[in-house]
Amino acid sequence: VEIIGNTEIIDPKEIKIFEGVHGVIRIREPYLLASKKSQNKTSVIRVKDVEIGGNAIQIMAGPCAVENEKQIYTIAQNLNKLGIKILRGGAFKPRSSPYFFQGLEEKGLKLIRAAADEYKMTVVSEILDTKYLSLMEKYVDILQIGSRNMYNYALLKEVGKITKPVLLKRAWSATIEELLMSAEYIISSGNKNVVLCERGIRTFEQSLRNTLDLSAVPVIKSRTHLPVIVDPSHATGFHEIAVPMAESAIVAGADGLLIEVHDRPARALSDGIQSLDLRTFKSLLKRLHEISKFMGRDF
Ligand SMILES: [Mn+2]
Repeated sequence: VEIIGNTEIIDPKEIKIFEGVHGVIRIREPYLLASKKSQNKTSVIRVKDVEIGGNAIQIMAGPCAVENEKQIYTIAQNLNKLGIKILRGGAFKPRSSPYFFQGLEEKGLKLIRAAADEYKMTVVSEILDTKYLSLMEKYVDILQIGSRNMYNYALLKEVGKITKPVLLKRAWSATIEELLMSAEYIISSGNKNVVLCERGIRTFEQSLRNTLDLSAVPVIKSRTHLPVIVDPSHATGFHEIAVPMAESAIVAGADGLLIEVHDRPARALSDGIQSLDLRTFKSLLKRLHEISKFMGRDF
């Protein structure tokens, strides 16, 4: 028996349960709107003067967390000098321990917005909960869904109702199909502006914070038209390892990077050990410039 049409709405288990059914095979991917079949060319997500998914590699850089006015202004100023257009920084920090720094919340959003405006930059920051949606919309240009929230379907539906771009990070336990289904939640709710982010998955390997699944980049690209970026900072947990993985990500075909940079990593209130200092970041950018050229990408 072959069923054609809008089969996404059918749960295979509902057919499998019937007596005499040996198996149910889905021919088409369950993610219809995110699928390459709905659109072959990579979607270009536009926000202010920035394009993600075009020929140019986009680097989103900044501290793990907004800590104070001086810190975020210093970092924004230096990144702007290096040609970075997208400033990252968390105001709500979902840390593994409730005793760790939890972020400046609205004050942090105000600070990163002001620093970004000063240097004409675009802001990406994480939305933790549906209750913060209007607050985030007020201050942030790109809303980030963190690894912990990739399965938070209520939140995915809510960010699907707005028009601002959403940066959707892969959960550390998620398959590629699960990531694409989460993207489908956002797109089917009305927001087509989704950027996917590979940020490492949890494996048996213990040397690093996570295992960067770099092969996910070409796999995702073969299945979806959505732009894909890589976060080498959270994937590795160490700035020395984040550097070669950032370079490798561009070779793997990523459309950009989300990378943690701090003016004084040793004093960072969160993720200092994986944050690049400004000098290291500058030399990485030089190499990324060469690598991008080699890959036929603008930088
Ligand atoms: Mn971080």
